[in-house]
Amino acid sequence: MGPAAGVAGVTDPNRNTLWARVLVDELAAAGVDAVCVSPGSRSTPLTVAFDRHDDVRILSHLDERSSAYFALGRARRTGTVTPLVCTSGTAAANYHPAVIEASQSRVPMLLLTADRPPEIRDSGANQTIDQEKLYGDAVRWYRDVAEPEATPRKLRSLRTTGARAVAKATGTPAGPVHLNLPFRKPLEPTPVEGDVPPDLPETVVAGRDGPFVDATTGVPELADDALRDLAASISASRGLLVVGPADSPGVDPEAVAAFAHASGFPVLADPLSGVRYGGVVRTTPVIGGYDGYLADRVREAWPDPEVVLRVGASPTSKPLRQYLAAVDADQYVVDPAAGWREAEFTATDLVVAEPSRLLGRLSRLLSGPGDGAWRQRWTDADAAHAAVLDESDGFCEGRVLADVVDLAPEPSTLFVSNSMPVRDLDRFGAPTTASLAALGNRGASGIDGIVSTALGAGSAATDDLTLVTGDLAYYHDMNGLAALERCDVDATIVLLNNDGGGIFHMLPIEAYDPPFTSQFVTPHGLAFEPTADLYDLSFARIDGGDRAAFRDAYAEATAAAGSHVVEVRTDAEASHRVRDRLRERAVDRVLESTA
Ligand SMILES: Cc1ncc(C[n+]2csc(CCOP(=O)(O)OP(=O)(O)O)c2C)c(N)n1
Ligand SMILES: [Mg+2]
Repeated sequence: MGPAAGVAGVTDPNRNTLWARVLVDELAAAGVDAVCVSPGSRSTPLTVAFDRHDDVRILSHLDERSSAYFALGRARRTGTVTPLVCTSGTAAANYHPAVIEASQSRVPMLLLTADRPPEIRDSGANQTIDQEKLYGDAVRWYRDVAEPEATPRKLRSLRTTGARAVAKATGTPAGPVHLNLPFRKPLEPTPVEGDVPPDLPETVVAGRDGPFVDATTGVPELADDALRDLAASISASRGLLVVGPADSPGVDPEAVAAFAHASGFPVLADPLSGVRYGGVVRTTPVIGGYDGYLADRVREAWPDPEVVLRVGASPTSKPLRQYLAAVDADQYVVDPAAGWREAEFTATDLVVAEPSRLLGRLSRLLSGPGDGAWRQRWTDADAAHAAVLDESDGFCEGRVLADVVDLAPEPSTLFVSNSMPVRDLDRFGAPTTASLAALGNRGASGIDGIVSTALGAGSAATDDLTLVTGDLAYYHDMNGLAALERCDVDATIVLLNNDGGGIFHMLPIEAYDPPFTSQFVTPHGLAFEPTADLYDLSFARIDGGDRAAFRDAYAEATAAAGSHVVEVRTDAEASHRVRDRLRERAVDRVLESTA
């Protein structure tokens, strides 16, 4: 059907159609170019409006939980928001896990949940639940949107709400926004006599030229004198810049490089920081092996840093977090939202400023490149760690991550699941100049929604996509695989199958068996090959010990069209023994080489 009421005499058939069209029109004007929609009746006006909008791509998902993670993945990759549409009832509750992840990792999200009219809530009416503030404090903003009505003021309010929702979701900190939208029948675009007056003002019906409300968002910055004070306080011969997992879309690598040069601080880069991989590594001392060698013995042998500047979320690496908690240093947590992501509570200062701007401005004020020997110590330690990994041919799951970093086509998005794959990327995925966008769900570290988040990230970019996932994480979100076909995404999925949760071998509960194996590792014995038939994937199974075979299979998969699973069968316990042995050797070697 045609475009808009108020435009060349075309009218919307009823108030719901008008209402939803106006909201979608405003979201598109605010930059929304895709939406994730799941089927249901109450959301009909929204679904029809999105479907009819020429500039918004509809990504159809059968499962709302997967849908929300998919939208999260898109926003994580791009920094822009992909709204979600679902019907009333438990459909909306299925968004909740992804809402939590988006909140905790500061990823834009916009939830449009359709609802029953207010008078039938709490009345036993079908598919009606309490959707008000359904996601609690996990959202940046909640509105129970007014019931549709074709009046100028209400329509202005709706357009304003749409613009504010996008601004809030992408603001500082970015995160989820929930608009709950009640509709009463008819939900379809059936004509209702007199429902939409013919004389509504053009600006509310068709919108202005561009957004109805143009939202311009600034970023928190320090005043000049506070910046000068900070530059003076952090001028030290031994400093560190710690870059944790990125707030979407991440810190600017050029600002990191400029700061590193001006300060002389080595950059300890989390694998999810956005600076572990890429051109910045060519020009900047990016350190990435620390998870494999930081230990009490090393800390005691080395001088402490005097100053630590921390940006992004808390680092993935436990050895690094423990090191930072134990050193005697002035530690500055930089957080644009005045948050606090340092759970040892040893940091001394909170700097409320946008990190890229701050690092760039500080780099123009800092005078000296500090202590060259300090920088060299970290570079040597990383080299010693790399040499230990190279010399040993013991297999562990981490080798697979190293091979993927080595062989992934450029550019690639590399998504890693919780919990061992991201830890292994941290320890074994050394910094390289390769163009890799490494992503993971570390806000709440769930093993749900991994497949969907990865495919969402892949759908939002034109580069290749590799997902490295554990078997339980794969199982948890097998439904998410439907997006390969439905949303036209290609992926290479490396499935590290150690038949259960290998991570649990790292915990003291291992000594208590039962219930360790049955209730923690939870071996399932599932054969995942049938997922290949179900979702039209190629499937190869490799024995983890055969590294050459994995490298060949992975290279072949990424070179071929379509989607692929390369399953690597591994032994979690044996992998942990090799990891431990390599770490012991690396600590020894680092102590020798930095004595
Ligand atoms: C939704 C959810 N449930 C449970 C957990 C606890 N948990 C963390 S890691 C893990 C096991 C993951 O197993 P797998 O994906 O096979 O990876 P592996 O540990 O074997 O590398 C579990 C159950 C979680 N993080 N999220
Ligand atoms: Mg496993």
